[in-house]
Amino acid sequence: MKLLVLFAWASALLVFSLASAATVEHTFTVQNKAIKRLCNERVIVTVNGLYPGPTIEVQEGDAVIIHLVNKSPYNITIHWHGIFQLFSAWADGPEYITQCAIRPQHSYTYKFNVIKQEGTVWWHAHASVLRATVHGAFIIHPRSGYFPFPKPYKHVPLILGDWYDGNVVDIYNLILANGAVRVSDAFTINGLPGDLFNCSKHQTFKLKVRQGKTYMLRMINAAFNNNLFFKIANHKFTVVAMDASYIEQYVTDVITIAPGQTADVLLKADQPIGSYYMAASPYVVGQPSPLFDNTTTRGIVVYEGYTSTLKASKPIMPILPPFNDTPIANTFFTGIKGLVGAPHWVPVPLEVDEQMLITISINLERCPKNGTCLGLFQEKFSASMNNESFVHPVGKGYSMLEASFYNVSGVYSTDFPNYPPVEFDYTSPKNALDFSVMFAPKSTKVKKLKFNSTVEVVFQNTAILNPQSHPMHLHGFSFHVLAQGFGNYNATKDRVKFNLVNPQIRNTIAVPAGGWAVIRFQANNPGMWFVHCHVDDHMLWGLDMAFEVESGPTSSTSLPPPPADLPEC
Ligand SMILES: *[C@@H]1O[C@H](CO)[C@@H](O)[C@H](O)[C@H]1NC(C)=O
Ligand SMILES: *[C@@H]1O[C@H](CO)[C@@H](O)[C@H](O)[C@H]1NC(C)=O
Ligand SMILES: *[C@@H]1O[C@H](CO)[C@@H](O)[C@H](O)[C@H]1NC(C)=O
Ligand SMILES: *[C@@H]1O[C@H](CO)[C@@H](O)[C@H](O)[C@H]1NC(C)=O
Ligand SMILES: *[C@@H]1O[C@H](CO)[C@@H](O)[C@H](O)[C@H]1NC(C)=O
Ligand SMILES: *[C@@H]1O[C@H](CO)[C@@H](O)[C@H](O)[C@H]1NC(C)=O
Ligand SMILES: *[C@@H]1O[C@H](CO)[C@@H](O)[C@H](O)[C@H]1NC(C)=O
Ligand SMILES: *[C@@H]1O[C@H](CO)[C@@H](O)[C@H](O)[C@H]1NC(C)=O
Ligand SMILES: [Cu+2]
Repeated sequence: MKLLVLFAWASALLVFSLASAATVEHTFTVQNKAIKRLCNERVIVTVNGLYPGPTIEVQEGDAVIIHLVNKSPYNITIHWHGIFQLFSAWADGPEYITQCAIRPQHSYTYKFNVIKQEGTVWWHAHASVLRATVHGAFIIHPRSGYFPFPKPYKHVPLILGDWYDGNVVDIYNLILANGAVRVSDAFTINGLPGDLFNCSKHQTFKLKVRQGKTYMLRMINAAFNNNLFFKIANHKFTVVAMDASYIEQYVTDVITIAPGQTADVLLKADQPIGSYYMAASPYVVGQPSPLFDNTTTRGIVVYEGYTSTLKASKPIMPILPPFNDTPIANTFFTGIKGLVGAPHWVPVPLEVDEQMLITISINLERCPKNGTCLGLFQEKFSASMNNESFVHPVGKGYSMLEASFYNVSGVYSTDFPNYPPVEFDYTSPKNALDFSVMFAPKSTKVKKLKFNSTVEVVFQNTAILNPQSHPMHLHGFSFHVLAQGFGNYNATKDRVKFNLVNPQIRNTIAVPAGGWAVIRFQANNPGMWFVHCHVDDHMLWGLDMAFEVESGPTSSTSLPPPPADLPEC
């Protein structure tokens, strides 16, 4: 049975019954489109001419078929961020990791099933820097129609993003060559900078609400590089899920959301009829002004019945936290608990097969002889995990997953270290400018895992150059977050703090600046699973590695062969 289900952007009140699994099929035409933001018209890459791109809506259990037709001038791939891709690693998307790029005028069909998960995930380009404009929401509705909280009146995708006033590919070609940094020019809510920006006064996202009703904001931080704070004046939020895993209801008036993360947030329209600003501003640590986008995007919540006489008054503006308010971010990130027994809840695996401690660092790369570099100390910026700065295997003829499947050597090596090569006082500011540790070698290393083994990773930030919060994203799995803290992880002291009962389950963990976080997951899905910082600057600099998960003993636990139309290098 093949059923074509088409959903519209911002579709309201979805009424689902206990229908049998369907096939959700879409065509994504990647194409250039001229749009005006701030004061200039810019040509950006879009899917189907939309910015943000189309929302995909499925029910848990559905099969998804996306025909990607590349009519843009760039190589592209799409990643389905947060989708487990159980036994379908070929559809995961990161360029050179699970596939080669879909070239201009070529196509590829992504096919996968959405199983054992529900909530808000998203999709985005995973080649070059196209993610900046090529992204959209991906909503997985519960098959049963049941939520572990009262059913919201409406679902509203709320994509926080950012805007570069220029051609983002050209911008990055330049700065990656000269080793510099370029920050975005505006943040956006559903693609709109809002009325704090010249020429964007009428590009302000408006959410119409009916007093007394509860709305589910399906929030996604799609920004290229920034953690964000989000508030709505005079309103409180009840957060009910993060990264498509249910949590114990968490009431707050401010959301902190790192790039790559999602949050399902209930908003009750319980205030007097009026209009209220929603606003997002950056949360930044360790970055001196003006090396970040210090702007605020805003939208407006308007109550039904708000009349023109009232319109004379301006919407009420929330007071946002200062950009460096780590206590607010930390309170939010550590206050979340998983909802034991909720749909798709997974208990923490208690036996660990693989222990790893991985340092995550900003580094420098030597400026090429007689090149001109504009990074710190006239070098280029770089980044690493366990002092290995990841290089995509460009020009090797195969993606890493193909190389793994076909036993091709020379594309990557399997010696990614379980521990840092040198133990030092990772977070001491004394080591921030130690030139003897600052340059990490470039390599393409993975860690091999036995099928179904349980892996525990301590992500340890270092103070090299400056400590920053790194949102570490794992493809192919969600993981339990057992603990996090500041300073150096100390097993003796910190293991006793592990939450093995109701930890949050995520796919992107914001490792605190100058701190650590411990995650655990079961490698029950064969493939080549990229692990990287979701701050794209850091990803491009090499803050990446991959887990190569072997197939299991049976055909049903093995990775099937690649689809016939998998793009060739
Ligand atoms: C908006 O335009 C005014 C007048 O040209 C200028 O002074 C101001 O800096 C601009 N603001 C922004 C945010 O670009
Ligand atoms: C950010 O902008 C605000 C006002 O727009 C200003 O008060 C503040 O000093 C700026 N912060 C930094 C670090 O540049
Ligand atoms: C760079 O240096 C090399 C010698 O080390 C020289 O042959 C070459 O011409 C130089 N290139 C530029 C662009 O200056
Ligand atoms: C892959 O290579 C390894 C070691 O060279 C060998 O043991 C294995 O049989 C090969 N597998 C396939 C499918 O060719
Ligand atoms: C990283 O490796 C380089 C090259 O071996 C070495 O010089 C440097 O000290 C190492 N840094 C750290 C933090 O291990
Ligand atoms: C993986 O291991 C768990 C125990 O840790 C076991 O319950 C499960 O059946 C295993 N899954 C497979 C597919 O072997
Ligand atoms: C780790 O914590 C234990 C217990 O608090 C302490 O005795 C030990 O000195 C710590 N180790 C380091 C390297 O700080
Ligand atoms: C596009 O992808 C193809 C196939 O991987 C590759 O040969 C080509 O060099 C890529 N082009 C660019 C501009 O990256
Ligand atoms: Cu990072």
